[in-house]
Amino acid sequence: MSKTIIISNRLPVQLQISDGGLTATPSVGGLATGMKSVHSGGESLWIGWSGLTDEETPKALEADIDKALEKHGCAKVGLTEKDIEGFYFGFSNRTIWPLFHYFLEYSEFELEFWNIYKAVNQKFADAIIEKSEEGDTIWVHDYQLMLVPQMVREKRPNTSIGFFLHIPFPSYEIFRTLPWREELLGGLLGADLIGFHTYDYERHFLSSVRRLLGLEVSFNDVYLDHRTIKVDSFPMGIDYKKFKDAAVSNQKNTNEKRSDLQIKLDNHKASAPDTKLILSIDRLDYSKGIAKRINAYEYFLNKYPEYKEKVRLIILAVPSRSNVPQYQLLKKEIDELVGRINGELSTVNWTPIWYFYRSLPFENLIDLYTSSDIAWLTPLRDGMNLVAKEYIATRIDKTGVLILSEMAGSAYEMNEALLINPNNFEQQADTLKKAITMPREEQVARNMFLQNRLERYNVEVWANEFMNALNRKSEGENPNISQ
Ligand code: GDG
Repeated sequence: MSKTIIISNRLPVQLQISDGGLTATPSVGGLATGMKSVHSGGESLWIGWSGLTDEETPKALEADIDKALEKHGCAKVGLTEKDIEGFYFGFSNRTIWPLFHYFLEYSEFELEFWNIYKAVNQKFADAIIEKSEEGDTIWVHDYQLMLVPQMVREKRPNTSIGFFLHIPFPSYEIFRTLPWREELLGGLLGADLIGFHTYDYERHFLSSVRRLLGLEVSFNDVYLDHRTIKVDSFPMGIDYKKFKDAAVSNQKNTNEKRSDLQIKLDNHKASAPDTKLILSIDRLDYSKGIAKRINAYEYFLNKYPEYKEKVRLIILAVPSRSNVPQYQLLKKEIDELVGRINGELSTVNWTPIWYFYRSLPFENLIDLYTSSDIAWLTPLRDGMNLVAKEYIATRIDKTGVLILSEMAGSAYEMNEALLINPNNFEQQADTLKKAITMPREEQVARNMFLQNRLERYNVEVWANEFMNALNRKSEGENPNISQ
């Protein structure tokens, strides 16, 4: 029987080795949830890295690990420490990530990184070839694995292969600076269907294909060696019900069940009912515009001093890629900014910024979403930004204002949010004022539209639409995907 094979850098399972033995727990990220409908019932296999390098994997446990992963429908690709350094922290996150987010000056063009990236992509492709059969459908995810489609195609010319990019695809002018640009495009074009979050990323990709490879492109089809490759946009949704239900049960929580964070937030509200809570949640990443947001907040407090002691900015910055020097510098910059602003502006009754540098449990995330009057998300570039969607999904009484950067893919679907340019402090100060003073009826009217759209186009629909388009493509029909 033919099966679906999903490939991503990390498996949707967390392995833990302790004195008590081996545990494998499913992770609850957006991708894992979205793929649930695709990855079910023994007809699919998920291939990826387990999170443990070869050096960290005890030889004696090798078979147990494989068995534990198998139970979750997973198989691992073994990677060494050197692989992870060159492929993940190197080419993926010091070359591709900055370049595709328009941080050209951060992008490092190191031949050593590129060679390891190629070798590791080959390891993933070999694992797929070993574990798949002709007739299986293969779905490859994200920028760490852009060469995999062509590597698989070479050995399996008739296999149906899909690829989805979770980050932006940059404009041709940026992309063409990459020394290995033709090879990356060639890698992607091994797929039958290439998906992006937005129409703009799709157009950028097609423009690079036309101009760098000189291939014929008609509408959203690329013609290569008697094959047609379909390129389309599939904006990723969230597990709407999960966030909504979590917000409902959060509201029902009796006093004993409230988390410490929720108690603190409730006390804050009770002691200062006029104070608005403004929330931002991101991985600590330069693409998310956290430092600029803090500067814009200071600008707002200077422009509208009447809001001092009437607002509080909560920043949840989740540690990320801390081995990469740019991320260490950014952490230092944010620590200093928060320290300076809190030092300069705090009063005995008020701290302008609450800053958390950690990952919080899901329940606490819901505490923050449901308790905040405003979500303020200002990425300088973001493939989609799911936090914006999650905030709206948790607003069960439909109040709350979302201020969202135009540079996030999600802005294209969230027109009822207050859209801003993260580089424009004047506009953001005025937008914050507008959000603080927005009448309840207007909040409800805006969120009603947003919620309806998020509920309809949830993450399961996203995964199914991609798979259906891939299946239609391999059956030789015109996918004719409606957005
Ligand atoms: C990449 C692209 C694209 C955050 N803090 C905590 C926590 N989170 C969860 C959020 C959300 C996820 O992490 C972050 O997703 P984003 O989409 O906002 O951003 P990236 O991590 O950069 O994701 C992005 C995405 O891929 C999907 O294609 O949208 O553009 O960059 O789900 O809820 N979860 C928990 N604790 C935290 O402290 N439990």
